[in-house]
Amino acid sequence: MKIPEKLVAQLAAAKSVTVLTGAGVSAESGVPTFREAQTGLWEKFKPEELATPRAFRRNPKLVWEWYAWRRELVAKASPNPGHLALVEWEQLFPQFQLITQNVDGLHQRAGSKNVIELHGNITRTKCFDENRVVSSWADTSDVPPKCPHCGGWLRPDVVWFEEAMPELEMELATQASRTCELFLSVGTSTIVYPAASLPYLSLKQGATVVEVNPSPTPLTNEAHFILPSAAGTALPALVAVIKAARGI
Ligand code: BV8
Repeated sequence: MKIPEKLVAQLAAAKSVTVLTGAGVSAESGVPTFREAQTGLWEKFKPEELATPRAFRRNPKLVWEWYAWRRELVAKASPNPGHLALVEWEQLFPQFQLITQNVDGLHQRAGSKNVIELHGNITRTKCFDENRVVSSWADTSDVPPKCPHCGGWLRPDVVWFEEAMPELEMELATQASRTCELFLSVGTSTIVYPAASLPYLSLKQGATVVEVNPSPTPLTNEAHFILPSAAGTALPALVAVIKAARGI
């Protein structure tokens, strides 16, 4: 793929880089994105209708089973070349911050050390009432299972729509977007806020903003560079050109 010379030069010289990823970076691992139609059993539901506290209160069994299905998909998935390239990115820049909207934990499984998970992690479970993570519970026929401490429902440790964002993660992500020289937005439709506000914070402070996405998004017209390509192709290609430009 063709990478603009100016972008190569900026990447080769960059000291601080921030990357925001969305579901698109896991698409090549076989994890369906939010905008793709749900498959099979879940075809008739929209994620926005299941990933909310209201949906859980209304039908906890349905929502728990949707996450159980997604957890199985994620368990079977492996990190793809896009995830693996971002592990290398961590070594290429003195200051590097990876921020993800994904809940699949594939960045960590690929080897990324310092990942800000804005929307939680589907492999962690917490009590709906006490809001604290639970690592084990009685293996009964209850669906959802019950909290061993208070008997309330257990739920996935993710941020649902219309739930507040994790304060620390949001603060760190905002800081990394406000201070970087270069911001890369990879595989996200840039629709869900406040995560989608991060590239605009970078634009506002004068960073170079790059979008990696085979399809256009609301960010496309404002980004400085667009790589209309899959993450699994673009991210390894960027590693190669940075190393070549630096003679390593
Ligand atoms: C909040 C975890 C305030 C769960 C997710 C009313 C009340 C309160 C808030 C709101 C409201 N109305 C609207 C809001 C704001 C709302 C929002 O933004 N709604 C949207 C629908 C408009 N936001 C919230 O509710 C947030 N909280 O605002 O709090 C508050 C304050 C105090 C008290 C109460 C509330 C919380 C949002 C978090 C939602 N949780 N995930 C779960 O996973 O089940 S969001 C979920 O969708 C994902 O995590 C992701 O973040 C998000 C967007 O998905 P993307 O990652 O972008 O993926 P998508 O499928 O959309 O796109 C994939 C892209 O990849 C595409 O562009 C495609 O072209 C590209 N692609 C495909 N293949 C590839 C590729 N790219 C590269 N390579 C490829 N191979």
